[in-house]
Amino acid sequence: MTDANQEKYFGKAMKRIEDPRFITGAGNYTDDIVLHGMVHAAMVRSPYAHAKIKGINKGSVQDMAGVIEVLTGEDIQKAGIGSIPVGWLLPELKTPAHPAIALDEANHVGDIVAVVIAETRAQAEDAAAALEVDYDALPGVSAAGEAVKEGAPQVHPDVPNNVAFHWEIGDEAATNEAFNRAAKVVKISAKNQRLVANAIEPRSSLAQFTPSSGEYLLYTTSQNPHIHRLILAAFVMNIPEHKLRVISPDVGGGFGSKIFQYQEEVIVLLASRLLGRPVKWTARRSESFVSDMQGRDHESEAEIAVGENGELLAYRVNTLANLGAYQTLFAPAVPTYLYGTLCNGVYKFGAVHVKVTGVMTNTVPVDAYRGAGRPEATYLIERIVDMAAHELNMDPAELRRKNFIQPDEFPYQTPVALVYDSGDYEPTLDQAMNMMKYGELRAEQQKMKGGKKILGVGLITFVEACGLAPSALVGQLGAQAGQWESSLVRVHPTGKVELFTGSHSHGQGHETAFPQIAADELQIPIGDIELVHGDTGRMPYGWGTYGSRSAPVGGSALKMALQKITAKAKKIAAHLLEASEEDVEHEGGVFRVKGAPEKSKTFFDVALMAHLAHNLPEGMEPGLEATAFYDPKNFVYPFGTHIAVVEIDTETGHVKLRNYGSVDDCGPLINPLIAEGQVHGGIAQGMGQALLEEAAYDEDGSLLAGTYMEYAMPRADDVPSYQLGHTYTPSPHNPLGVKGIGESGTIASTAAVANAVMDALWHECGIKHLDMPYTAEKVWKAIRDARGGQ
Ligand code: MCN
Repeated sequence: MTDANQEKYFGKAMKRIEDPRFITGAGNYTDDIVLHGMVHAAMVRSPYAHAKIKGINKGSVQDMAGVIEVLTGEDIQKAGIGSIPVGWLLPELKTPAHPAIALDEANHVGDIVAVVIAETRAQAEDAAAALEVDYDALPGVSAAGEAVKEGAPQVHPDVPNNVAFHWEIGDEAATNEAFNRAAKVVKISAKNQRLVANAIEPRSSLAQFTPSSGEYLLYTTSQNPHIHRLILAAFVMNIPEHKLRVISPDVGGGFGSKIFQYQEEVIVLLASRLLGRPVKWTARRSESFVSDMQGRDHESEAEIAVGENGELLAYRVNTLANLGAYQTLFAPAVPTYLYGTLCNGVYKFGAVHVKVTGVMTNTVPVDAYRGAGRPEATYLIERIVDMAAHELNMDPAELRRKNFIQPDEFPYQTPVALVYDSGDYEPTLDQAMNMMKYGELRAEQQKMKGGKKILGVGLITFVEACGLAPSALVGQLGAQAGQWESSLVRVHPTGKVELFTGSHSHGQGHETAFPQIAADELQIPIGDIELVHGDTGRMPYGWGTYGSRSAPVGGSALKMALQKITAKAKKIAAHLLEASEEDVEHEGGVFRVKGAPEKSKTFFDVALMAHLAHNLPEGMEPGLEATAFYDPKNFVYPFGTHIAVVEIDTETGHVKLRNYGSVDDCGPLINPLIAEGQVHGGIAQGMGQALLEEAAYDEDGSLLAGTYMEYAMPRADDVPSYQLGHTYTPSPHNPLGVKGIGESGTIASTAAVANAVMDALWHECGIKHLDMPYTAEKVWKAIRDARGGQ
């Protein structure tokens, strides 16, 4: 049962336990689930960005094969279903109603105007395509900068001038004062373009209502089933929370887009109640483009004040954040608290001031997408610092080094609210520069200057805030949710162990990493431990997975629950060994009396006796089970340096990412293989934004990039083999010392690749800034124009 040579699992690069299931097609996803009597829903989506719905002719499809029901906004209203709420409030925030089915106005292409339920998916989709909807097209607006202009089309009457909020942070007067004494001011006007999340598994929901008990079961693609249950039950369906069980089985990626409560989930719940049959909906890929929450979409003006000797004195930012047509769960938090507070980056600014205006437009709603606010902040600060280096004729690495927050200054209070927990930035810079042979790259760049191919080196040092918590702080800032995490450890009489967590794995490898933590604490083989997650009917309450919180917050809750188990197990062992607790040691998976190694009890002996309860210490409760709730004192602040190397063909404008190196610090690694996998995926996602991806809209709000023919995702041949390095600076305030790593790659790589492209163009022909994505056409034209049209 126990292994005397118990190996150490924390820190071991073991392969993921869950992967054989995924790579052999044995995963169990929502769309795989078939319930008896199940019918299918198909959404009728607005082809207009903005339109009055004058009428819907339900009769136009009632006789079509298999059609059971057509639902409209009126049916939603009649059933007393609430608007989908916003989970984060800002002062004077305007939150227009967000009905599950639009009532009389569609506000973006893809907005749901009706639903057809039929016996098969094909029948539902055929009828949805045939349903007669009478629209009156209205003027629409897609860009935030246009939407705030006088006379712009109004998206919602209750959001005057399309402005949902004004928000600011930092000291404006101190920032102005620092700008007054600057030797140099560097300015940037930059767009951070909109992105589509593109999880590999499209969203899917299946609801079953049981009339006899009044209970609902919802299988859905969720990153946080308890949040889904809370919001859907209490605010939308108006039912007791315990009457809704949400199961999020295997989920094929989320990248933030599966945090939110979507209209389709409400629709299948209601339809199942009305029809008395299970109802399923699964998105087609083209539906994902117009209905999954999108990411980024900022228009920013920023300035940096630099002193005589290259000191970064102050930073000023003014950003328009496009929120799209409705505000969803985290929408107000992403461009404010997740963005503005990170604008300081890794530097010792005297003052920072950030203003953000949240703008509503006739586009798909924008919310969290991998990194959520932090990639936008990192992109802006790291672009402008590179521009400053170019203009000061300084090496970008040296300007950064000169201005880093120093290791002895942690915990570090930034001018924009955050207190960075721990950090040591310079070693990541040194390691990355050595690893990538930075000096040689600069020499090569000089050699290639003026040739057909030119070289660019993009370097960034970043810090990010993740491990979303603590509840008290985020509550003060407007969150309508707690940010702690729970864990339940259940030891069975046989010594086999189930771990229940409120965190949710949808590609992050928790089924391996969490048992690694447990195997070390319990000192039992990892094969005796299984992680259970994603089911509100089985787990204690938890807040799910986003903001790279599972390792630092969920993992810490697990550690605490495990410590309760080992403390009780030791008491039982001491009692069985007739020794005092202080004389018992737990080593190599066995409880032994110090100095009398022949007297021992295994974890199995203890687990069995905890349940048989024949011989327990006086007054001890039977069983071996413990729950812990962990609410950290602060966020955690991973950091690192990334270096991208690009080669640009000046005759075609084609940008090739030639090399990429990263040195990340997220404290100790639970599983280096998983952590590196997270960095790999993250880098690809971030370079995708820099070079390829853009959810482009026309000016009225039609999505121009609505399929993979127009929306370019990175493919294997777009990315080089990465060189990865690490430093290890623990977080001082969680029991594992770990910081998150799930978003770092994306947060860093967009800025690194962008800086590499602009570094090449600056050195070649003095181009200061171009907006992403750096398509061949854009780069070629810029080079041609800079060379005077040659
Ligand atoms: N880990 C580790 N050592 C550390 C930190 C983390 O070994 N010091 C491991 C963890 O045990 C976990 C993984 O790395 O297995 C990621 O942990 P963490 O950084 O805590 O992030 P989360 O598990 O909370 O995942 C969320 C994060 C986010 S916010 C997005 S978006 C994202 C991401 O993870 N979406 C993903 N990575 C993704 N990966 C996949 N495959 N699919 C997604 O949708």
